[in-house]
Amino acid sequence: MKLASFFFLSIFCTQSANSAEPVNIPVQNASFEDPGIAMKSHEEQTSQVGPEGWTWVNALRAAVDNPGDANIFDGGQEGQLPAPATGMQFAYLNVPPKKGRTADLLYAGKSLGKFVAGTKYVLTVSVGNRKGFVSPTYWISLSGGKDILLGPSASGTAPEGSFVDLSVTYTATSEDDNRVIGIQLKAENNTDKFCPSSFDNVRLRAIGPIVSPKTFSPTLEIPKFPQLQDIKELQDKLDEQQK
Ligand SMILES: [Ca+2]
Repeated sequence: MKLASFFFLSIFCTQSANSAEPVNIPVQNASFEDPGIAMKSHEEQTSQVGPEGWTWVNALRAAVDNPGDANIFDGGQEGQLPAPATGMQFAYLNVPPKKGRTADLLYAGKSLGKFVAGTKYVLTVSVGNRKGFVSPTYWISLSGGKDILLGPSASGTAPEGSFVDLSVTYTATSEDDNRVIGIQLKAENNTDKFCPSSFDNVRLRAIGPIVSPKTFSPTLEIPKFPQLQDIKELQDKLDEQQK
């Protein structure tokens, strides 16, 4: 290292600032309102490309559904789903009719950005249970790319005819730094019968620290200008360290 670069590094440093304010990370098609379809109809998926922006695996069928409020869920105004679901449509997967079988709805695109080590991520999803059925058990998790589950999963069921929120928190580690953020939503059949699962209103928030670019620190002491003898001794020390 040359002397000039030594002094440059002496007056610049990296600062980290803890941000307590959550930052919303937009999730593509988070309420499954795209494409909009007629009430009391559903838009079935014929491949593993699920509701726009999403993919699904292991399900018998995946679809976006616009049920109207009176058909399969209680509450909500005309044409609107009951809270905590939002809008008129939700995504569903039909889990194979055998106890223990699962189906997944995945988001692993690049629009969520990448993990930053030390940042806390909070994933919240509304999951539902149609009237006349037994709720599947749901798990929601963050993923760091295909098949890399990160941290814990939140799990639960929904009362018949309603939606509830599930929420899970994960703090990114140094190993996660720069991994693409993904989401995995899973439903498990609790019976040997037909089992629809319902997802809506996906939310993702990030809570600091936020790492700022290298900036000047006014509290850092700038060394006095060295004498020629001091410079020679310093250069010798630096050269010795690099051997
Ligand atoms: Ca919706």
